[in-house]
Amino acid sequence: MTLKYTFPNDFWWGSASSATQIEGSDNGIKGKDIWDHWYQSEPNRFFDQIGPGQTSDFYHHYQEDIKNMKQTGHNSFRLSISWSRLIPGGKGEVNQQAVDFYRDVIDQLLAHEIEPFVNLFHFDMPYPLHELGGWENRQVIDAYLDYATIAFELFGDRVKKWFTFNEPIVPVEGGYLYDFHYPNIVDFKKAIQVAYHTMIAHKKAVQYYHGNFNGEIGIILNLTPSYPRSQHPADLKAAHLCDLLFNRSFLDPAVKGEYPKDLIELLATYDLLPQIEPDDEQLIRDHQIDLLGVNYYQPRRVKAKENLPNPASPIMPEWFFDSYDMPGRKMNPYRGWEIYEKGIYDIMVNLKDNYGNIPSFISENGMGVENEERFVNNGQIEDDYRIDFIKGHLKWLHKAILAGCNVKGYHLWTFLDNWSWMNAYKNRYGFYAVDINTQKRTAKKSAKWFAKIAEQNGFNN
Ligand code: BGP
Repeated sequence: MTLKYTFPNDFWWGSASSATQIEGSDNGIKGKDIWDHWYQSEPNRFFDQIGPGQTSDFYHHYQEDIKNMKQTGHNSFRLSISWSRLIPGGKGEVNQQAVDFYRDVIDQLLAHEIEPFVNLFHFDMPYPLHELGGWENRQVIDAYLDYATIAFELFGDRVKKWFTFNEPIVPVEGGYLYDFHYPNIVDFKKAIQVAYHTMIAHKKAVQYYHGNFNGEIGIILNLTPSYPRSQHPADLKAAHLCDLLFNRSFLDPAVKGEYPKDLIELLATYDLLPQIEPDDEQLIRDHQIDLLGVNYYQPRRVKAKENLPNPASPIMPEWFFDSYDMPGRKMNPYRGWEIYEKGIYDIMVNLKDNYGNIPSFISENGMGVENEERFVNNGQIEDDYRIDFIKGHLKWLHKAILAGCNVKGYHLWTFLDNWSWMNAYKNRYGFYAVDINTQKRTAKKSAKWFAKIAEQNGFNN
């Protein structure tokens, strides 16, 4: 019997993680990255004063966790390789203990027929490189390329799906615009330079990989549709500018090999263009990705500016649009983010119509829930809201596939309840609950449900 929502053969069912959020930076040998540094210097900036030293200890529990992934129907799983675990100084000597750790994680995944999807940079700049200016300094790109090359050489025989960056716009927003990531700078022009260098680093890694390996390489972007309040030209323009700044600034160069002309014009008008080097244009043009990861949580809703910005104030992206709280929008009652399942469809149709139908997959989607213990029944968290959330998004993803979109898979954020950058353990996302004092793992109801739909490759209702 065919299921109402049947997904293509070999659809990737799984989940995603990042090194800083699950490994525990106090475990094993690891150099300091910006998160360790920031926590040591300003613990008050962290929720409940919990830093990255105490996380879900995947470092010691990965064997158990990988077995549980298998039980949860995973045929694929994304992890990241911590740059400062692999190369504690950021550049130079490789840490053999890290090599053994990641190799064993990868081997265990493969032994369980779970394909490892490996991402390189997930917000975790090594602190010694930050002291050189981080992504503000073009020389850091060479250090990144060494790190990428070392990772490809070490694990490229087993790993066939690589990603250069996770959500590269987030360190730009957090670190250089809105003060929620280290180094807490607020400077639009620097933000653009940082974004630009990140793209050059990405391109160099893609170039190297394509020249030396034959798997696939891509990037993971949080594509956040920016919906206008109305069809009024001023609202449409606001949404267009927001889209240019926050989505197309990475999407276009990564997939099409060029920056949108409107974006260049906008930046030129406000004297915000980054410093570029003569060979950059060709580098950007010639090295496109094979695969795009799409992280989707909630859309952005925008409207035209109500008041013109004060020309004496420093320029910020908000000079060009205002946010808009759409009346009646559906909210996640346990965290406060909007839930708009159709966004996933709109993103995929946009990729089909305007980005050559690039092979893509949902690399993160998930529902954070505060105080999730309140839903425990008979020792298990009964997270029916998460099942509904996933199902709602999968239905729209299925519709996108029927419309001809080249969608290859769906990964939940995340497998284990993990540490979050801004919220520590406040919002739980996992298929598995983790007691952070005992490290005991307990499957939530959604884990069993997901195992079933992955096994059937779909569902009816
Ligand atoms: C994404 C990041 C993840 C993860 C997730 C959930 O932007 O790639 O690392 O943290 O968001 O967000 P949060 O942890 O803030 O709830």
